[in-house]
Amino acid sequence: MTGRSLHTMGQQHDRRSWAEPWKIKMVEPLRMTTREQREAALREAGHNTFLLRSEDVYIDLLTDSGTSAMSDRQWAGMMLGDEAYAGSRNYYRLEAAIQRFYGYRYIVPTHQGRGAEHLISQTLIKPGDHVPGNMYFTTTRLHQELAGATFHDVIIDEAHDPQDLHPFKGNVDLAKLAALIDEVGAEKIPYVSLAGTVNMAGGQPVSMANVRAVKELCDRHGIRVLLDATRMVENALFIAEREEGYAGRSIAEILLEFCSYTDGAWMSAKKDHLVNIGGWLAVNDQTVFEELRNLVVVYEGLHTYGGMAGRDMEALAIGIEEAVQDDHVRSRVGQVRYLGELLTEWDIPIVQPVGGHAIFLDARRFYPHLAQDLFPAQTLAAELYLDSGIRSMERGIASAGRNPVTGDHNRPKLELTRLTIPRRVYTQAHMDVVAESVKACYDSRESARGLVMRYEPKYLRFFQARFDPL
Ligand code: P61
Repeated sequence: MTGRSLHTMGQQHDRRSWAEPWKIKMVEPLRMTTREQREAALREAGHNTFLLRSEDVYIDLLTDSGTSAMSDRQWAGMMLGDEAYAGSRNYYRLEAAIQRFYGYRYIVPTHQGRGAEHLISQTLIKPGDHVPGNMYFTTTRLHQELAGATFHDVIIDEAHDPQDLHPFKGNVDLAKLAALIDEVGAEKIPYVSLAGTVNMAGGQPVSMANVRAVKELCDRHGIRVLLDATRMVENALFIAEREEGYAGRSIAEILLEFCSYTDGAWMSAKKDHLVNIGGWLAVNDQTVFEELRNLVVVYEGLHTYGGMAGRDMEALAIGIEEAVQDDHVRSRVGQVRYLGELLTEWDIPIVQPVGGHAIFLDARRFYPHLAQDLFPAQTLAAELYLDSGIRSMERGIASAGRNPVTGDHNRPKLELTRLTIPRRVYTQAHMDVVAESVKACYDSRESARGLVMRYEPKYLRFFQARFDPL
């Protein structure tokens, strides 16, 4: 005995520890690499973490998309796949789960979120239209633009400030929305594109009061409200914790009420729904549904599978039910917060308040000596990988792409590097390793020099762009 008293992590944070509501039944080994191996891999990948081979990654925080661990029930469900071309039993289980937990009437399955975004954009948008949304998302905006719309960011100003502590930084600014309606006319706005939580803002939630107000305003003008429900379960937890009148309400109740203020939704099921692939669209309007159901057979597959196998739909139907369990959501967001608490205590600049699915490092404050055109967030992702083999994702100027009219870089206020936590995959010890690696990069921040982009693809450039170090 050393005589030193050890503290659990919870005690160090002045609380009782929480733990995951599951235990591990199957494991996948991780491979640690040397710094020399990582230097070679990063060079080969053009300093873009999307181009690394996963076997060269130690802890993979690129995304929480399709990276969840499925439960034993979901794996058992995979054996119940009904792989009929038409009318698979698993499709009807999926339809029932979406109707029960999200409350929408008509369902269209898709292979993943962007398949759904494509269908809804092509169905509702006419060239020359305008789509307001609470901050852009890369694929969402691209599909809206490809359909002929101009996207308008109507999120509250606080969302663009990483240090602002507003509890609902995902909220729509109603004055901005009303001004746009006045300016372009309601008939030019096919829908409001509302995301809960807001990915690019740092996983920030929308309040119930805000969605209700957006719906009221839109109803007065005959404009639909459509929800990107990808991480809406996490949004529901923030409402339970922060909004008056919702303490003690279940995630499932809050989710259902929130969706009731919208006319439909699209979903990347690869996030909240704990599956490796899948997506869906849902609407209440029968005419819109019939158009979507017709278009899905052109691009995705028959309207009872939409690009998914029967077994995928079964795992998804089970995942929907698991996703709304209160203890699951609390531990999922709790793990993200744990990492955030460590970094906050060490004065490392991150987006505050900590959001639902990831920690976003504030690359502007991390590297104040790097101009935005030198890709500070991309640089930080590269440095983190070199330090420890941890993979993160740029969410700054590279992700924002170019203005379709002027061709110049979009220069977002937020220049962030995302450490995204997959659901049910990593332990608290992994989070400690991540925090220490971020700290090591922070301590050597002055030596970072930035990057130049030497290859830039036309669409969603950040996925495949290549960079050279300066
Ligand atoms: C992600 F770097 N997200 O966050 P799909 N809506 C929302 C998403 O977060 C989302 C989709 C729609 C990903 C994967 C990804 O710029 C990127 O199933 C709120 O991926 O097609 C996906 O759903 C699209 C990573 C997507 C990116 C685009 O990691």
